Amino acid sequence: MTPRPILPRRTIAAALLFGLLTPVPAFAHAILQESVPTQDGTVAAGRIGIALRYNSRIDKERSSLVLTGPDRDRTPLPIMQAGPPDILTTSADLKPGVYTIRWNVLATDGHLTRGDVHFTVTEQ
Ligand SMILES: [Cu+2]
Repeated sequence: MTPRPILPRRTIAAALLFGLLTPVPAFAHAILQESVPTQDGTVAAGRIGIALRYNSRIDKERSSLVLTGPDRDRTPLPIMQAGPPDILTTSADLKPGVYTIRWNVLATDGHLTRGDVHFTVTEQ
């Protein structure tokens, strides 16, 4: 006797189709929407405000921003706790060169995502 599937095939197909048609959950893992400086953008040397906006709320306590500069050292940037829950803000005093911000972000759905923002700092 062949074992019977727990669910008939048609039910599984319907469930899969329903899954595809279900709207995106309100709590999604974090995807970067925009940044200052912009990706591959240019800013003038000096005190630079940095902001990363995501598609969802971020756990700021458990997220990190690390800056790599022209001399290759990695500097953790303090994330400001104030402000909207979907935007990470910080600032840094930067000399001319090429920089990368590596972001590691925990969204409210419990998923970690990460990415890089590259930008160039020019003379004033
Ligand atoms: Cu997720």
